[in-house]
Amino acid sequence: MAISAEKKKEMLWTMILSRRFEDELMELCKIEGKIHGMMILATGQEAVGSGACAALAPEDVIITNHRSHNHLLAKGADAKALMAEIFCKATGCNKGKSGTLHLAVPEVNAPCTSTVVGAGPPIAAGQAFAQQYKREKRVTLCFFGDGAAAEGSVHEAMNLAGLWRLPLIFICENNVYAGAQRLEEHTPVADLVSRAAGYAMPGVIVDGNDALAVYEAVATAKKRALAGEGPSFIECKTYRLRGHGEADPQLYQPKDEISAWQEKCPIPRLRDTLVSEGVITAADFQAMEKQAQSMVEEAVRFAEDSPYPSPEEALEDVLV
Ligand SMILES: Cc1ncc(C[n+]2csc(CCOP(=O)(O)OP(=O)(O)O)c2C)c(N)n1
Repeated sequence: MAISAEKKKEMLWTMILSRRFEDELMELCKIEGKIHGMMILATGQEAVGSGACAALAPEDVIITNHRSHNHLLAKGADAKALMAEIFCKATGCNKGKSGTLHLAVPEVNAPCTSTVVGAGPPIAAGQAFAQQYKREKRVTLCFFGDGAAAEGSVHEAMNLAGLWRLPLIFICENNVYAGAQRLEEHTPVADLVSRAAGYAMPGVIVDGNDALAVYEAVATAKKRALAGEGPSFIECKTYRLRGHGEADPQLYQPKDEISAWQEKCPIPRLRDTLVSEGVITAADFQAMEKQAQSMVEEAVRFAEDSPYPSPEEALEDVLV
């Protein structure tokens, strides 16, 4: 599949921005009182969200989970509004009510982050059903983890999607761990893609640290969905370089395993490919890093200078 230079640059850019954004959060959450709640990062997994979202159109919908920052930035979420929301400020994309774990960015068709493990796929099936029912020419893509893949709700969503041939792309982000459990401690199969056959959908395994491979798999799945041929399952093999959350000391992750995966970091990998193809120069890459740095600095300034929502707003925009 020929991928345009623009798309390749877009994937590299959203990976660089996500990494810089999350590296900043990694430092900010160490400062007491700065950021409320857990901090869950996708460091090392950026090729999944960036590759997948580059293959989608603005009108396509994504449903994401607790590890959502890269998915949302790759779908086009505004870094300032996202950062302000993570700070729980009134200028955040959810007016300070979601914080980092329940981010929703409807303007980019990312209407819901579900932190309930396995709750995203049924919501995505509902979105895809609506798209099919209204004969819309768009698809839904759902990100979920290897741990979520063991939840009954995910199987029910896959069953209905297969039965009704919904325009739905299931992306299982297999980062080896679910909390402190390795895949083999909670799941009897090594390749989660084997589940696809049970629900009459094609399944592929993709190197989840290769943004171009993720892009190709999603583009193929989207074409199939738009042709009315139904859902697809993509298992992206990747690795969680940080702990489950930032309070997790990662004692159960072997150090040599972490360093081996650091070597496979998706950002230098795509950078080197694009430089060798002549799509970018080393100087272009440095300029992208600099731009990401200043965007993140601006986002943090904006978040810090913004007010918290007032107590009177507590019941606005929520279901009670
Ligand atoms: C229904 C439910 N059970 C347990 C939890 C606690 N929990 C939050 S994230 C997580 C691990 C999920 O692992 P996985 O789906 O592989 O995603 P990853 O964290 O690796 O990205 C768990 C058990 C939860 N939020 N919801």
